[in-house]
Amino acid sequence: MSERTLVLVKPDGVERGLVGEVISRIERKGLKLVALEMRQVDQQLAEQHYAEHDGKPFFGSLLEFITSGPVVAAVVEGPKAVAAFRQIAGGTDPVEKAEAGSLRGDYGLEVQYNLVHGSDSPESAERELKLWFPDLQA
Ligand code: IDP
Repeated sequence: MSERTLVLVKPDGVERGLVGEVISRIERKGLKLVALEMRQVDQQLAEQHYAEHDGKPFFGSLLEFITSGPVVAAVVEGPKAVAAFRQIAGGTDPVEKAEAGSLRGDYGLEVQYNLVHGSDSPESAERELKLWFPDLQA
């Protein structure tokens, strides 16, 4: 029973040279990469990707951040891939929520600059994968 999730290395992670570290942890966990691409996010994709946060106080700066430099987008597959990558990533706030040993816990300090994105449910994953990789075969 395999599922897929969308993983992003956000602009801060790319800028800091952590792409290899993220991919390495995905692979060490036993998850499989089925697509991988470096991408400059435009305003439209940013708004669609983060639509659920529209109206929140940090929405504007979040869009500015995610469009500020290249991201690496990956489709990651495996049993419970959504939860498995959320575990690898750690909680949203790198200090208050992410545990040491997770990517955010080990490398992050600020809630906005938390290095990676991972879909938060199988339903979100389906929506996000269509948005980011519309041509990918199931
Ligand atoms: P998630 O990425 O752990 O699923 P979400 O709550 O969906 O967390 O938030 C999306 C992204 O918005 C976070 O990863 C982070 O970059 C940013 N963010 C969340 N909360 C805040 C905040 O309070 N201030 C600034 N940025 C935030």
